[in-house]
Amino acid sequence: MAPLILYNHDASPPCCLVRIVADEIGVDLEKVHVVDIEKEMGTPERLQINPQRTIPALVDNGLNIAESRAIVTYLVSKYAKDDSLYPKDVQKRVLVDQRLFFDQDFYNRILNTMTPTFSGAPLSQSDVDKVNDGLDTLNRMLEGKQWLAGDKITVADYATTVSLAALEFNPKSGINPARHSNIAQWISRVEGSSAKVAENMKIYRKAIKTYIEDFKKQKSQK
Ligand SMILES: N[C@@H](CCC(=O)N[C@@H](CS)C(=O)NCC(=O)O)C(=O)O
Repeated sequence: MAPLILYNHDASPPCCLVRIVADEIGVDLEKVHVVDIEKEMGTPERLQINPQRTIPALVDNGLNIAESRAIVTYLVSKYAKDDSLYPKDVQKRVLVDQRLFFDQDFYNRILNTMTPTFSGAPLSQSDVDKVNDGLDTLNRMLEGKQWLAGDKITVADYATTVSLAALEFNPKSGINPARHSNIAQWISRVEGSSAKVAENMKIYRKAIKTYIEDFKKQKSQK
């Protein structure tokens, strides 16, 4: 079998999601480290792989897949030994899909509050409010629940945990997910669910920290 190729950066939240799920189900990925996304994913060859010009992008034996949430549901559907992370039963599956779509919107809200770190633009209160609104929603979703969708951990738990961790690198926003007790307990549950998840989260946090430090260093030298 040809190796599965992942166009990756360790500091990228959606790439982290793919790495977590691949590790959990025991799929080996051949990682291609992408430094300058616009340039390296913008070549004619790579645009064939992913016209969106983003990472993660996965190539599995000639099949090209973009969008982290599509990649992880594909990986579980095709390679996992059971369907617990992404159930085959449509009534269970739709609960996971629902949370994954929620998470995509939530992640974009989080990203909007991160952008000023790189652009130097002022942080908008309305963007902060939208993240806090998302946190209120997430806290309600978790009321009385161990996991986000159903009675077992699923790809939706990993996706949203990874999205939330990005907030740690933006302390100026004052957004603190741990203020919500359901969320705080659930994050510990997800991150403590396996050694591989914990290790991937560690790699991701270290890479984001380095990425932001390098960015600030380069900016101050200009
Ligand atoms: N919704 C996409 C987001 C992918 C994405 O925006 N990735 C970033 C890196 S974290 C990227 O490639 N940015 C480059 C660009 O947008 O030009 C996913 O979940 O895969």
